[in-house]
Amino acid sequence: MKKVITYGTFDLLHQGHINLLRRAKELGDWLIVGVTTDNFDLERGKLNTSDNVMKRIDAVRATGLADEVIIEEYRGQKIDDIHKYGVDIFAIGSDWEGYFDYLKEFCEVVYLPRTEGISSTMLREEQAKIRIGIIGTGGIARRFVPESTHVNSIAISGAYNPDRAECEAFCRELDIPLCAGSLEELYASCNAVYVASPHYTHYEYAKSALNAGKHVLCETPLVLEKAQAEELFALARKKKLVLMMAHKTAYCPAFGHLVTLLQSGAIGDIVDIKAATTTITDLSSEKMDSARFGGSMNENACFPLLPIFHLLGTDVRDTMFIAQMKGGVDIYTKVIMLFDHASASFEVGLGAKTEGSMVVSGTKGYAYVPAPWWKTDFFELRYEDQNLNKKCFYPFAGEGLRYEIKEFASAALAEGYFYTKLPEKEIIAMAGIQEAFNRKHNLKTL
Ligand code: C2G
Repeated sequence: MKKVITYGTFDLLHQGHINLLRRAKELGDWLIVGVTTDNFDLERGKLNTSDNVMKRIDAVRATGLADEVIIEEYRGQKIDDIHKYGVDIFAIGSDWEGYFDYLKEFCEVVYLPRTEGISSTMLREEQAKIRIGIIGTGGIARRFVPESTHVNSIAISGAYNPDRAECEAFCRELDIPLCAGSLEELYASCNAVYVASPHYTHYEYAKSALNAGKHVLCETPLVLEKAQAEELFALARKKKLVLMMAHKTAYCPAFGHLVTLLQSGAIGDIVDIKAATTTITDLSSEKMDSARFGGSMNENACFPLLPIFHLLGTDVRDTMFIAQMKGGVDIYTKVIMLFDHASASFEVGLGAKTEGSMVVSGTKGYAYVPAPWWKTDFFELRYEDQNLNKKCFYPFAGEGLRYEIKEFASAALAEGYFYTKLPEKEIIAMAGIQEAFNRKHNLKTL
């Protein structure tokens, strides 16, 4: 019996896929189809897939052309499969011409003609889209636009900045169709808004966008007062809109895996968390402007607070701040937090630097995430018996913003139940800690 194997994502299964499967089947007597897992696609940089692996497998099965369906989950698996299943022919579309010649050592390799005029990309283009209007045209928005091109259900509709000249330069540079002269003009072009303006303006812009019926993705910190955060979430709920805080760490693959591993007891009960996020910044920058809520706590605290609230909950018994001040803002702050059964401490700095790693300590071992832990692709679980230590690697593509953008798009498209990895409760608690600092609660200054 001649065995043929082929692989693919088979997203939004179409005639091109069916032709390919038929041609592959005609090459032999038994066709094995390998369907990529969502994680493997994520790893090989395919973030655009619309259907999940179960749906894609069902679609391949429904063609009736596959005698056997397997899943493809790692690079190099094709060689293993050829041996494991006794494969005679490896077949793949001609868009891969030459790429799989290394398999000729193990079986016959056939490149089949690709069907022109149809592709998953074309079908995805026709699907519903979230049209995002950007408010604020600074550094983070500049990184957001190219990252958004990796998410298929997103289109940037326009940008707004009260400084018209700056906005025009931004739109020209990034090829954005509309340089809006007013918020109303921006809102007319979009169904979602990305707030990337300085953080003292977040509350007003987010509120205005929600009132205009737009989903909102807002940069960190969402706001710096607990009551304002509660008000915005209540408004979003009332209007049935998505309100998310853009926080690249919360949505990146390595951090997500670390959290679920620790939540499932990989290091026992968590007793302490230590983390630091320091980024030396020009002292004359807006981030250091005391009149505009600048300073290290306002700028960076949402990073260390993320693992702390994720892993220890939001019921903080007490918090103490020790801040080094300069020109009315904290250039470096150390924070100690007390929970019922654990402690946490973190450092944030814009005018001083320290080691940017994170350690989560538990009753059976600890997790170590090297600097900069907030944009990591790697962490290690360490135990008394070093033989049990485990190193874990995950992708962190580009600037890492594409993960939060994808989650935002999925939530906005869900039109109903959606899950976000950074829940409302934690965002409100973050604003509460920043508010306590700004109100000088338990604050010692140097
Ligand atoms: N295909 C085709 N004609 C099209 C579109 C796709 O013949 N118009 C073929 C591709 O050449 C491939 C198969 O259909 O052989 C599946 O395509 P994708 O779903 O795009 O999967 P791909 O990313 O090509 O995965 O390990 C995975 C493989 O390397 C291929």
